[in-house]
Amino acid sequence: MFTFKRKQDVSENQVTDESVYRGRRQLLKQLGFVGSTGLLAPYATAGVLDWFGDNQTIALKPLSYVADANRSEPDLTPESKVTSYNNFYEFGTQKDQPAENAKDFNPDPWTLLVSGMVNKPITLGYEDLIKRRDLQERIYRLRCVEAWSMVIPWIGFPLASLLKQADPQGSAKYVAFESLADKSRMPGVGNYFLGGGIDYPYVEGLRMDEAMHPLTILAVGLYGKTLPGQNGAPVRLVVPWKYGFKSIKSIVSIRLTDKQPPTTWNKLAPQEYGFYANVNPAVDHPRWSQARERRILSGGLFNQTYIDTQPFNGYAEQVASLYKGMDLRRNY
Ligand SMILES: Nc1nc2c(c(=O)[nH]1)N[C@H]1C(S)=C(S)[C@@H](COP(=O)(O)O)O[C@H]1N2
Ligand SMILES: [Mo]
Repeated sequence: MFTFKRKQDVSENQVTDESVYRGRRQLLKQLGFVGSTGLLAPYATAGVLDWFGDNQTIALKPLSYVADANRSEPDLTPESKVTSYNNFYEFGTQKDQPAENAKDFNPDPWTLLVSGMVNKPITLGYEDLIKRRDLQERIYRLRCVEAWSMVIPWIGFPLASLLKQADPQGSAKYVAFESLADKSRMPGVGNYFLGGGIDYPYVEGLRMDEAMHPLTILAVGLYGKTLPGQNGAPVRLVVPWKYGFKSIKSIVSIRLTDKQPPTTWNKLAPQEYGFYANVNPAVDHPRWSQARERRILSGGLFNQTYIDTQPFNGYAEQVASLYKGMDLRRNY
């Protein structure tokens, strides 16, 4: 979020239809040329090729889930873009780096601990997460604070169902989340520059009522399969009315607490990123407007459109009441 260097941006005359790229990559693969970026110089950078994210080496598993009956957006962002244009600084700060650097990231085995102000702490393993019987599809808009957005078919379950199982104590007011921070598997964690200067682990937090809201889910998959590493395997938060950075990836700890927990981007730049981070077109980021967003669309590689950003990312009807009486300009 510090820089706007975008490897993917190539000039118009380099734009080729997605299917042509796919075909070309397939052909080159068969010929054994992929990996030799020199050969592909006319089509530019690894960034463009990695857009397609077809270099996954960890097999994704199909999930059983109940399909979303309430989708409000007709246009899903294609899977190839959802899985290759990412923010996951543990794997590098450039949009194409997570797909490349997480391709060998194996999330199995995994341990997720639910602890703190609860009467029944819970430890979940990998199978406990992906074999849950209550998995649902949720088609949500994802609005990054950098002013781009996607529409993503997540598979997951309400965070509330897990928290209730842990039996929260009355004193619990907030939920603190923590990502895995494993230098040996996440190159950005051990490298200040690749990792964007973040002090890992990446941490996030929600107020208890936000965490219990039915729109708030823990996602274990997208497009019907388990999450690829770059999207936060094996389990990540999705809070659709907040800027994307609240939706913390690859979670190892969920802790209930009575104090507002520190959050990674707020610690790094408190004037720019608040604790609440509700999508709000009326409150600009100090360095750019939040009034509009670049929606990444299906179709060709560079198919996108600029649209108005909606208050609470279009979920105001469901969530605005959580913030009644609060000054949203101060609590950005
Ligand atoms: N642990 C961790 N979680 C993270 C991030 C990160 O760098 N590290 N980036 C956030 C940001 S800025 C966004 S926009 C979303 C992007 O999710 P996606 O790549 O699955 O679309 O993940 C969020 N979760
Ligand atoms: Mo973001």
